[in-house]
Amino acid sequence: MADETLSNLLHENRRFEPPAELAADANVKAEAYDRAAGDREAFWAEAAERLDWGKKWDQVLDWSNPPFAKWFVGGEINASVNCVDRHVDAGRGDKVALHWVGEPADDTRDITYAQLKDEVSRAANALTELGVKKGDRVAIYMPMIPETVVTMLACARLGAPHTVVFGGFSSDALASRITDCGAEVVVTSDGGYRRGAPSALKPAVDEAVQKVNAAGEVTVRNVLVVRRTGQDVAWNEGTDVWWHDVVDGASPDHTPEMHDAEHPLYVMYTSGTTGKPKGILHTTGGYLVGTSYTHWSVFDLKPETDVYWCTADVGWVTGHSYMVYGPLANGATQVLYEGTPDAPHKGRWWEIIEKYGVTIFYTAPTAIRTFMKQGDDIPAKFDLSSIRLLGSVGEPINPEAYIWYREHIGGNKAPIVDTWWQTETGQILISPLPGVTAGKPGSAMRPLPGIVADVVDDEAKSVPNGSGGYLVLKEPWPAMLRTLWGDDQRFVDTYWSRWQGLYFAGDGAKKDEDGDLWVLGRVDDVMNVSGHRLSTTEIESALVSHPKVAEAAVVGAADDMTGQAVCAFVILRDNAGDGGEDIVTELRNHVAHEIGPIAKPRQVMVVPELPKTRSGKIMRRLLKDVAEGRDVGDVTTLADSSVMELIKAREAGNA
Ligand code: 6R9
Repeated sequence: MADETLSNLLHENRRFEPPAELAADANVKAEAYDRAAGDREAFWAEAAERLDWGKKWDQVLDWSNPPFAKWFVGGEINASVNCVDRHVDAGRGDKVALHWVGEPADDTRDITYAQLKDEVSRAANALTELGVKKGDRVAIYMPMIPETVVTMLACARLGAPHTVVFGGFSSDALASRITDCGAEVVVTSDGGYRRGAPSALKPAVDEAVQKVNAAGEVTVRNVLVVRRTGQDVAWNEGTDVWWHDVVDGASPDHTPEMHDAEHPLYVMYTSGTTGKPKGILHTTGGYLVGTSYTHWSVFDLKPETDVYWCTADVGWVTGHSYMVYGPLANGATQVLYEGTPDAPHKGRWWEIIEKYGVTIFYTAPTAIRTFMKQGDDIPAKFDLSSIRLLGSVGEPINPEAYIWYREHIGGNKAPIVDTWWQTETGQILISPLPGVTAGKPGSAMRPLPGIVADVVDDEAKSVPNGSGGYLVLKEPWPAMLRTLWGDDQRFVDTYWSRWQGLYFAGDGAKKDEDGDLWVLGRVDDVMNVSGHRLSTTEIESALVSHPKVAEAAVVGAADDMTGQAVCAFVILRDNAGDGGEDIVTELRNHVAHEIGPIAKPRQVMVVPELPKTRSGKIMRRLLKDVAEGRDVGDVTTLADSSVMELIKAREAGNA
């Protein structure tokens, strides 16, 4: 697969060695790869020793009934205790856990580990009062406020699996998730701040609860409501309860129970393209081992001195693994920001980095490309010299975006960890190690110590260096999903049935001549143009390497002559104006020059925005509808559904 395109990105020959100082003091050194390969289970057992267990495990891994894994069998642990109590018990209670930054300027709160412990305990007591017991599911539909983290940890403390639903999702999406996992309690807020204005959340919950209760399969008993914006809310007596009425007065003492290592921790629904959402189930022990170890190793976290910031929304898996569970288990100090990057001004993120002295910064390529579009002068106004490490997640990072990120945010010194993983994998699996790996722009590099990944062909044969194929995992890992909530068969069919014994991630990838991995995007994003397989990622990267282009999305549209044809949607950089009258020809020729004539787009459309999910992934399916002249399908998972109107209007103008 994708063989014809292989040579293209491989001309990328920039390399960035780890800074000497970082390498010398790195948490994880090169020897870890061999040690883990020698005895993987011993390696993960050692990682598990970094946590506090109520009872140690009898067996590291039970893989006797694949693909249903059990990790740390017989062990007992409480995730909330590991994220808060143990730091307080170790005398670090005064350390800041969260520098919370609200969107309205000056609306900030610093929360120490001791305060977090009290708050989590109060919430656990209040939820217990509301009848939440171990095993019950709790739905969370909240903005980025401290109470969201508190609720998640309170649920974990009780052993009540949470399911966090993006605040941007519709009431229908919320209702289907509540029903699928049978949540009888929903935690929400009146609203949150978005671009300077309060934006309501509670009405969507009211609608969802009405729908769920009317259908009769599940009954939502209580809705716990945080007052965030103070806006008016409709009130359902008997169901709705104010957070400040039941949590604030609750006791800050709560004696936690230890849970079985395989006790469900949470369900996270992934927005599948069609049909019923998939409820990815993560359990407690292995998940906490996988996330805390990778947060410590990949970000080289020094909890005493680092200030860490992951910009993900908590409704995304990155918010779970690398904002809540991984960093808090590691005792990190981190920033939690409520708002958007451009409110009240386009330098807001950089201002926050300067103010808190952020040292480790983790964001998505889509955000980086937006900043490139706005211009270098914006970050240049702020002192970003505290930054020592940068991370990227969510999509392949285009080499030009990588270089921009390194130069303009990382001061040309901070290494970039391009981290590949999925909701399903729970933890980062493929990434550079910042003190070991010489990074290549655009490559996620190698599987981490303890992880066995490969690129295989249709017959599941490992492809040689220089070739492409399907990205698979060959051995289980601690934070892997255990099943799909209530649907073991779909779990087996979706991930494990293509080839015997291999987890198929759904991504295409290639190995370069050094054996380093380049993720090409979802296999369904691979196009077939006159029999040549082309990856959307590669053509997008070629477009982004043009000085006038900030962002690009490429789809394959049906074409009578060539089977599929390349259609590109591009956003120009702010300083490129309208690009000039020959912009389309210029960009088509640029792609032909960068990759080859076969990749030359049939069509290039200059657009003001691209349709994206809240996690920043471009919804190419919708662009394909436009390119193929169809009505645009379901837009409910878009961060901003008006974007499609803008694109269609532009297309009509172009025609
Ligand atoms: C964490 C997260 C998973 C899919 C994954 C892949 C893409 C994520 C990537 C990347 C290339 C990276 N992806 N990180 N592709 N390089 N560093 O994003 O989870 O929302 O489940 O998405 O995202 O296609 O399969 P999720």
